[in-house]
Amino acid sequence: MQACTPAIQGQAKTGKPSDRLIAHLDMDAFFASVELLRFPQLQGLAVVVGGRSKSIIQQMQALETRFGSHEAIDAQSMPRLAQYQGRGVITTASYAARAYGIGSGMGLMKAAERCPEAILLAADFERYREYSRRFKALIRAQGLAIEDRGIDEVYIDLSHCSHRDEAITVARSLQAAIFKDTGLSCSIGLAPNKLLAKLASELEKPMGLSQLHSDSVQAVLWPLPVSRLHGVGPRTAEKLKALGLDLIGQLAKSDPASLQARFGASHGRWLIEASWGIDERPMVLASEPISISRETTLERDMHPSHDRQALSERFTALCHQLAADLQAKQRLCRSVSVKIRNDQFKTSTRDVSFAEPTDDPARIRSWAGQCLKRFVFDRRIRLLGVKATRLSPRHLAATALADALRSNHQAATDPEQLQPVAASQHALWPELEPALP
Ligand code: TTP
Ligand code: MG
Ligand code: MG
Repeated sequence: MQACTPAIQGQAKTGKPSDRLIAHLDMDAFFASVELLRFPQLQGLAVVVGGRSKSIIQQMQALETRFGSHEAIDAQSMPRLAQYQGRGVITTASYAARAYGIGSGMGLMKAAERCPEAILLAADFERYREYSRRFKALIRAQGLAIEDRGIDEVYIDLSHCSHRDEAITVARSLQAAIFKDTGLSCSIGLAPNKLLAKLASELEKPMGLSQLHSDSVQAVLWPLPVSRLHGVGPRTAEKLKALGLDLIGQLAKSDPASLQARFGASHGRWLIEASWGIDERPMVLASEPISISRETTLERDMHPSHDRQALSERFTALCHQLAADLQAKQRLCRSVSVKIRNDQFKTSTRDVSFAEPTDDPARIRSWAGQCLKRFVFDRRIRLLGVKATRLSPRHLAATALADALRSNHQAATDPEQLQPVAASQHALWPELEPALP
């Protein structure tokens, strides 16, 4: 495979930002595509990947036993969206399913109204992580500097390529190498900065290779809705819409002072710059996870008292999964937070910090239990989440502990010292807390 040799390994090319050449590589319909490798009989069909639904997993296991292997399962016998009852959401959909207007984040039951025949598979996150590691390792093996942006995407610094044609050759050979090794396709965008590269990678999916030049911003970017700017989420898009700014071009022409008054100085400035395709963010090459979290939307809203046992079991399972994630990523945490969303969609969080870094499931459960005691449980619970922060690589554990002790870390190092809210407010579910090991 051809790859131009980076001039400065691990460093963006120095000089003016406009000298840069950044690629954004994003896998096509990632989770669904990994599933299609496992179930080739579903090629070309509408397939959606949900969460970890037990009933779907059990149905698939029964089918595998009946047909002898997963490849042999008759597509007609597989679970369909129409049969699904519950509140799960789509993680992703195959391109055939997207033709029905189905996509990431949509409720499975809502998606069933659009395409009841779509095949519904349970997510297999471990498998997706494995493919994620594989495609990133292939890029790194070419000596290319990458910024890891999540499970299916990376930025690649190609500033060392002497001209665009050379970068295009590298991009095409990366696509070919990834496809050859994994059987998966990806799309690549090439541009002078990360913002434009990300947008370019979305222009011709799947298996696309698109370029965006600074001078094509007006022609390509301006007719698009503001939500296509990476960093403009649904809330910002709503606010912009309320100001009559639906398209990126309208944003570009809007009054900077009133935007800054509405969104704050730096966000307002960023919005204007983004609409003109300006983005000077550097490549972040060694990306350390800031947090690792797990959360689940309960299949029904649960009562903190009547469903105490079930809630405690779900909570413990989440904590144990979080500990397993930490162990898999070779990370220890020194802070745990708990998130609870009630049946009115009000979300609250509580956190606790401690001196001794851990990835131990019982300890994480215990610390998370301390957070629980500080919630007011006055409504049914819709969503539960636990998050580990203040992470350190496992091999640095001794140093992290020493640092924490040396800096006379004053956070709540002993859960007994935490002040829970008044007993009457937490007298329900948290009473099941186990003692700290
Ligand atoms: P994306 O790259 O956003 O989407 P995608 O790869 O499925 O499709 P595309 O071809 O448009 O890039 O996300 C990567 C994976 O992350 C996706 O396969 C599933 C997961 N995901 C979720 O679990 N929830 C979400 O809301 C989104 C957007 C993605
Ligand atoms: Mg993708
Ligand atoms: Mg992606």
